[in-house]
Amino acid sequence: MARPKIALIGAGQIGGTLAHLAAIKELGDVVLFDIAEGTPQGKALDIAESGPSEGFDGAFRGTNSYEDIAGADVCIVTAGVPRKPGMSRDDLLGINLKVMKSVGEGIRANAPNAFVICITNPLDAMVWALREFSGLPHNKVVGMAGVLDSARFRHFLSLEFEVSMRDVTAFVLGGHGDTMVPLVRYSTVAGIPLPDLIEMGWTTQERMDAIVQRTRDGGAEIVGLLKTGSAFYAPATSAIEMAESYLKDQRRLLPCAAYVDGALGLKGMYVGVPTVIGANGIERIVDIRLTKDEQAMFDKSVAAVNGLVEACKAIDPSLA
Ligand code: A3D
Repeated sequence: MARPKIALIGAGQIGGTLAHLAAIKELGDVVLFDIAEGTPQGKALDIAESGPSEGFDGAFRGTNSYEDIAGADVCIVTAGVPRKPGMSRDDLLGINLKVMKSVGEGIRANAPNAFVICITNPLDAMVWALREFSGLPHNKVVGMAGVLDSARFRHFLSLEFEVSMRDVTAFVLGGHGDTMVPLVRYSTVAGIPLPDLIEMGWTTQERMDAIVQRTRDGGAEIVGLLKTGSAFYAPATSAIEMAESYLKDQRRLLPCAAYVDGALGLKGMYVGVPTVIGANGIERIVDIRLTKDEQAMFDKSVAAVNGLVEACKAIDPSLA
């Protein structure tokens, strides 16, 4: 059987890391696409040359032509610009919306059967726009944010409890922005819910609130440290987790920005929810129950995402 074909649209910090991870995990042949001449070609060759030492097989190609993504099984989109210190993700909307238009058209023409994972910010609005521009089925276009936000939450919790990150499960829902909703009640250490751990004296409510806030600010913390761009190792790892679930039909239950029409009381919008990813893309959206307080936080996040979608429609009337 031929190896799966993975197209990475955008060969910047995240794109290059995605290519390296896909190579090491032998997920398939990789095509790196970018408008910058030489960058995708250079990164593809560099990664291919790590093969003899790492011991992987696969073809790696860099390109500036959309025709080379033809027939891709998975497309991961990072094309656009990242934020700099002092910028919010929403400040990227105007410039990245134009990028989504060209990427959506490139995917529509060359890889209409792909499972598409969008990473470009502001995430929930960009994945919505990318779906509109590409015309692909909603279950095949999804945004990466919840896996990363949950991974950050899990990391901070493992530091607090001094336990392995592997034994911490956590859920972050809603839009990928300042209003994201880390769900303490649905997060556990080896199955023990966080509220029980607070009662057991493992931590305090104040420390838990601080961890929740650090999770919300997780992206900005790294932007502040790096100064020249945003996080890329953990975002790439998170998207690869989603791609692997699709390619291997793992049916992982992962929080993703998916198209929700009915579940959680929502009508036809992209926002972070628990999903099952398998061979058909988004196989299922988990219609979890929220408390009044959680629902209020989620509603606020949904309103923020809707505001960004309206802003996209105002910029590009073809989306209205
Ligand atoms: P960067 O290293 O700048 O790479 C972006 C690449 O996109 C560059 O190589 C550009 O040349 C390329 N590009 C620009 N316009 C086009 C175009 N029209 N077609 C094809 N390629 C183009 O950024 P990065 O890799 O660090 O980040 C990429 C995106 O991911 C940004 O929008 C970030 O804000 C976003 N991001 C999202 C998350 C989430 O959790 C959702 C996390 C981190 C970064």
